[in-house]
Amino acid sequence: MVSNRLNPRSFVLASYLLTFLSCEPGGGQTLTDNSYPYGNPVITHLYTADAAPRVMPDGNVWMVTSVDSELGGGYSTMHSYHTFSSADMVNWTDHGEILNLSDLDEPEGEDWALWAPDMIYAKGSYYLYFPIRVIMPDKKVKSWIAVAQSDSPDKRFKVISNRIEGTSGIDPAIFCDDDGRYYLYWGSRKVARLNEDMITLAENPRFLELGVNNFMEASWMHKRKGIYYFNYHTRYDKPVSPDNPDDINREKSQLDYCTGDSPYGPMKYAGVLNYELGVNIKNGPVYPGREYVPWRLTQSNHGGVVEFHGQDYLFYHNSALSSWRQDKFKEEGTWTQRSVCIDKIFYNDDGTIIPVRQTVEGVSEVRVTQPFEINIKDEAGTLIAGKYIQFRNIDLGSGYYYFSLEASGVSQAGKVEIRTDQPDGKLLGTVHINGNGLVECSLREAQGKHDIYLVPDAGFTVSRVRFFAGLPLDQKSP
Ligand code: FUB
Repeated sequence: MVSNRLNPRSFVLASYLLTFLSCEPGGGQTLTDNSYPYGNPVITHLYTADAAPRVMPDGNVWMVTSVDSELGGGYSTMHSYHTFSSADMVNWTDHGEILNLSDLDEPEGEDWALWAPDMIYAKGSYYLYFPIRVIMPDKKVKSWIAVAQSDSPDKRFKVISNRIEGTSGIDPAIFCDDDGRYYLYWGSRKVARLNEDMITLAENPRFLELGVNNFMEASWMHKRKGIYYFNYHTRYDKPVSPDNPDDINREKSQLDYCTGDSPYGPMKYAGVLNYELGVNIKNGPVYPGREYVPWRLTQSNHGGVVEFHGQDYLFYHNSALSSWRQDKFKEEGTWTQRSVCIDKIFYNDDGTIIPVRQTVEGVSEVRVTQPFEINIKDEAGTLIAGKYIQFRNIDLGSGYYYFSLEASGVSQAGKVEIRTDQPDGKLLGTVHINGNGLVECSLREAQGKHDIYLVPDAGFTVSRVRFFAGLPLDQKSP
């Protein structure tokens, strides 16, 4: 698109650099100073951005984040990823660096940075999808999506694909549908299904039709009650003015969302998920002489959505911590280091989202009191294509996130659907069976008391059929 507008990123970066060069170091606080008085952001010993939250098989919420350098340098000095986990959404453990630029083969003369990642669990392994943003010697900018793998989300990841063929662009996000298929979203609202190997595209990328023309970056797809929700960072112009932060002529830096009934769209524009950062926050430290918080004037917005025991949460980032550390705000439109925040998402009865109320308090602790796993069948039994097995009155409590079974006597690949209340009832997830052994799938909205139906499309012998990740492992009674 030809535009005479300022490129928002160049503007923000330029003003950041000016600010960085002209200001004295922070106003007395340090990152190890634990007196930061608010619940948001949730990580205060490191600058974190671009959080991608997922419930993992241990029952905890995990997030992988980009890291903003404490020394500044903006988007160019983002060189690593960290993972964090929490059993309750409030207390977070830093599992350290899982990948660094030094783990990659950066050619001489090129300037690489690591931007917004995603991390998922699939088929017994952890996959990190990440964009490499490169400034070439001729100053041209390129980017693409790479993949790293690990057997644990707290261990070093190893690069298994330097580039997913067919990708260029940033901000990869994975969506697993109830049929067990994985989709990659990235760049300028591209989408393609992933192959079984999780590192190649199964089809030519398509553009997700949004019904609106304000997409900039930061794709994220989630699904609730059969509706697909795609959220993204809007294209914006002009920095927020300290004198007129709500200028109606300015295209806003917010997260908007669209809804549809397929992972490929077409979607329809549905509204705002997250207003510009700091909007409506009245009880944080204010911008000197004004009524709003300093980070109201920063502009990078990036969202990730996760459901945890019946509540949806938005993970996003703001500059509350770096603003607080610097004691006073330096310039309007300044890009300061970002930090991950969490607030709740609420829906109207028709499925539309009420824009998130950003808070400095953050969310309250989640308490879960149910077993980590439910075994619904230990001994071997036969599933027959065209028939189903029913398990009566299974209590899935406030949520189970994974399902597994041991398959044997497999002569033909196939799948087993996990449904509730009727053989063609609500689909919670699908395991794909390609041979003998343990198979798993993730579940969506596996909550409450239900009759459970296993519906196969081929014949299998199955044992050790269970739901798990109902309670974080570290809260499990001995
Ligand atoms: O953090 C680097 C870039 O800024 C991300 O890739 C974008 O989504 C924005 O958050």
